[in-house]
Amino acid sequence: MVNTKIYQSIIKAVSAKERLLAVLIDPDKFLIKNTFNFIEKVNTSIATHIFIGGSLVDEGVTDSLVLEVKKHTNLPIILFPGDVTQITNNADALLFLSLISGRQPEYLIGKHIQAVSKLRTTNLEVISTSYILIESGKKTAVEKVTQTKPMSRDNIQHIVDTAKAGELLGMKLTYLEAGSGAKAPISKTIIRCVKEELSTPLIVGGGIRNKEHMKNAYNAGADMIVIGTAFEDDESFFEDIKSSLLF
Ligand code: 1GP
Repeated sequence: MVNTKIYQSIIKAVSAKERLLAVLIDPDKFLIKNTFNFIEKVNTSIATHIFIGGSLVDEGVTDSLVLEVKKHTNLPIILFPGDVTQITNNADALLFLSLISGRQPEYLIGKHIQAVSKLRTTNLEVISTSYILIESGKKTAVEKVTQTKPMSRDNIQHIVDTAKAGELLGMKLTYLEAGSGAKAPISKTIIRCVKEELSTPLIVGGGIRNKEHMKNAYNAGADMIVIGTAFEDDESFFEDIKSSLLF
């Protein structure tokens, strides 16, 4: 039977108007020896999910990190892979990302075909996700690695139509991405316009660094936000956001 447990729990949370927060851990930037301390902070924060993945990660590193994180948390661990080598059976689910903002066949369908032989031997819950990269003022790792251009933030109708096309193709989630460390997060207008068109959950990430950014994203319609850099830079941010669900 196909496992849809995590996706169903996201749907349920969205129906209950809960605000979801994924903490992104990039194995390339994270020291495995810090796992216990970091995850303790995640566990006592408002985070609801842990994403693990990055644009450039050496083979095997993701698997070791997932195993270590799993020892210390009951939160769902979802792979957010930049490459097929980051897929590990030890996580709970996989965002099966198709970069539909770009026109690079490898990231639209090529890597996915390569992943299948690995996925056949795992119990991972596979969640198809439209991944939409939007310009954020600086060249991001996603842009460099995938050799695709982000979408213009000024052409909102094109972004909305792209997200809708992904949903019509059967994607279960939409992820609006400004890129890790983006100068500015995705704008409220873009989030609101995309959300109005979708009936599936909306994830927003990239450049979210403070409570104001979080509030803007949630109030504009993001069902889940993803934060990596702000926690990497300052772990006291976990404490700081404890009242964020009250926005
Ligand atoms: C990147 O959206 C995520 O893929 C998180 O971005 O590191 O800027 O929080 P930040």
